[in-house]
Amino acid sequence: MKNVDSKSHVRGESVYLDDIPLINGTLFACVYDSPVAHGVLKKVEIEEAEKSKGVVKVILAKDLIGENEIGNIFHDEPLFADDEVHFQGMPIALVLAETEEQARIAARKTTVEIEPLEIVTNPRIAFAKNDLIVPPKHFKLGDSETAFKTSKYVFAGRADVNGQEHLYIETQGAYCIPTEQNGIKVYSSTQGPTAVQRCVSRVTGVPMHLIEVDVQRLGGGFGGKEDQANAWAAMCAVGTQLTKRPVKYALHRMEDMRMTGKRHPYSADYRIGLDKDLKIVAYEVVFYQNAGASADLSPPVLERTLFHCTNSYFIPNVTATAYSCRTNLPPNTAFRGFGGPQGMFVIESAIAHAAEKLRVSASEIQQKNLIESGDKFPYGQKAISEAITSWAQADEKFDFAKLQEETDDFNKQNKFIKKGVAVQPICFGISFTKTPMNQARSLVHIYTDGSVAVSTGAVEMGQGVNTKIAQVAARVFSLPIERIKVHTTNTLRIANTSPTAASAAADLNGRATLIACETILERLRKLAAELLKAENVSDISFLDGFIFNKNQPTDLDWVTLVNEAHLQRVNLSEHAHYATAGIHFDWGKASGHPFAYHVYGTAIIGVTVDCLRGIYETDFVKTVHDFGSSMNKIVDYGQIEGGIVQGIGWLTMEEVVYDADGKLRSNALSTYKIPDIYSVPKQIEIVPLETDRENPAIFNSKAVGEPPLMYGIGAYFAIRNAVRAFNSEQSPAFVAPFTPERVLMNLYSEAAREMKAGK
Ligand code: MTE
Ligand code: LUZ
Ligand code: MOS
Repeated sequence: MKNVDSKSHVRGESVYLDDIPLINGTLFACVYDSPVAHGVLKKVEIEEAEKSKGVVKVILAKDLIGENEIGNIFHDEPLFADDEVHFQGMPIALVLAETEEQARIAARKTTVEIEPLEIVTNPRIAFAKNDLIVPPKHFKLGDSETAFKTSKYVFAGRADVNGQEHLYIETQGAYCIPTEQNGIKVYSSTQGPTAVQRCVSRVTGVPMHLIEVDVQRLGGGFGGKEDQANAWAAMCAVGTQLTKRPVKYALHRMEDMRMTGKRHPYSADYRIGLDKDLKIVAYEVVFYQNAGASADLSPPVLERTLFHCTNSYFIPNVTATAYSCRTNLPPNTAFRGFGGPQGMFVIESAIAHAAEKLRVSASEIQQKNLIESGDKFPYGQKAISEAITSWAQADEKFDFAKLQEETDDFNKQNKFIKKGVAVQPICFGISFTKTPMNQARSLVHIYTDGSVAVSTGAVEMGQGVNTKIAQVAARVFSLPIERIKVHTTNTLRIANTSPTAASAAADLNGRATLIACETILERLRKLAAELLKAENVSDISFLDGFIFNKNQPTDLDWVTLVNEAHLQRVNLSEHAHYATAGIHFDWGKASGHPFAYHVYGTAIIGVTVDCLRGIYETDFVKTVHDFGSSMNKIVDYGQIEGGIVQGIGWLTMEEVVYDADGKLRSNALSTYKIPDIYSVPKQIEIVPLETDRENPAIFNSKAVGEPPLMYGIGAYFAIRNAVRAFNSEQSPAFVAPFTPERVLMNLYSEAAREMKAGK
């Protein structure tokens, strides 16, 4: 089963925001954003911009009819700066002009007077000033303090992991069109149509039922459009409200990189205690999250860092604390993994630290501590674990010892080229950690020619969710996939949607679709039984467009039955609701059962480091991955390959750089390097975990969107092992990304000493 979009993608016929045919009279928007990261906004001078050719209007905070507020979880984020600016790139004014170019030229003619305030970019400094977005969050299992006292080995250290630019190929944008009664139709490149609808409603003061948000598909979101598509839609909507004209804004790449938040950088302190058998008996960790200037999604991201702070290990005594620290950077936001990967990097660093000191391989400690079914995660949920099975199957298929031996042999024979391997188990919880978000709806229509239209709350962003939803309908009705069309995500057809996020879109919307289709099918089954004079309704079945009675073919076909249903006034439409059962979480006790299930897997990653240049290549990533049983292997393998490459990029070559003034230095593709075709692993081998276990996913096919990104963490440790194979004196600090520059400095002791001394 291919992706339903493959053909139109290849032919260039797929419609993205910028492809929507323009309506006559459309205006183009461009933001003027703050050149200063923190200060009092004394004056905004827009006269020159207003006089600029083609300009129709320049909008400031004071012009808004509704609220100047776009914060979703907390109301702490103005759409346009009014009294203060909090980061470089914070929108101040919006220029509307007859052409895109005129809008951009005019925006540059805006000037501001800003009285500078102190700029903080480091989360530990923000913490020292007690500038937190929310009160700290804690997880506690057992009693780590006592456990440390009796631990045979205790190691403490620090780990720092940087942010990541989403770099969706389609930049952020929106297109608003005025409709009757002061309503607005909004086309948005968003993962969260309802979030956009709510936000537009708030800034315009127009109630939600007059605002229609429509999403065809995104050219990638990766979490960057879960919350941060709102601002651009809100701006265009305000423009439409004030001018009564359609308004469009498709951001340029550099505008997008400068004005939007990224994956959260974290700094962390850890302490790990082991017994004589290398069992981890105690773990303490403190996370400092760099939230940026306002809350955005930082609080739930912080929570997921805690949820995943022990990865796929069972540790009986855990104390974990997390601080969300306010800095003068663009508000950081959701990014594939949603804080989980950052938590996992720290425990893997702690294990690597212990392994190095104890002169054992990290994989020995990893393997001895894998979580078993029945063990509790630090948040109280009991594991149904595939950690040990995926490890054992990966070891059997790929032979870890042999791969290590080959690496050691190579390293003995080569002086300036060194190889390294690392094993990377993963464990990721599936469900929004905010329980109420785990619901979805699906609207299914069968037309009288027998074709089927499906609408859900899921947004297609390249991950193949529309293909999976079409498969659900095709399977229930036993029709070819061409008979099913999954339509745009539209707030008039499907209301109150959760964003397409948390890897849960196919599960939630797929199961709602399953319920809708089965409900209609039951009606058709009843009618068919009547028409065929069948003994029992349950004798009727559907296969390839024909109706069967007691498994015998009949003359009745799908189209005839559907037409007969219509004539007999049987409802051929259904709007179904699905909510994940059995999940709950109580932050008062920091305990519960937040996840429907977990996704596991074990990868082994091999790299080669050129020790003269510091550059490296990933030789292989081999994984046994827990799909449950995949309903679409092509789509799922694509998600795994993409996730692995994106994860390796985050931990190795992608370096987000803000200077002390809060200015983004890595503000274009010339200075921000993402993996290209030459830097992807030479070999990616994906083997499905063999398991008979049932799970609550749609058709037993577990969520796949985010978990594989975390295999990329192994690339960091494989490089670190290669560096140490070259120079065993070296103990590189746990700082990611491991860029070629950083690798080079760590290969040579003197350079490393100078780097540590800050020279
Ligand atoms: N794959 C592609 N091609 N493009 C994307 O933007 N986003 C990822 C993942 N895979 C993304 C992707 C993220 S962050 C999530 S949460 C899931 O897809 C969301 O989709 P799903 O719930 O259907 O898995
Ligand atoms: N978004 C969200 C997410 O709002 N809640 C989550 O738990 C989550 N998890 C992963 C990715 N996005
Ligand atoms: Mo993904 S970070 O849940 O959009």
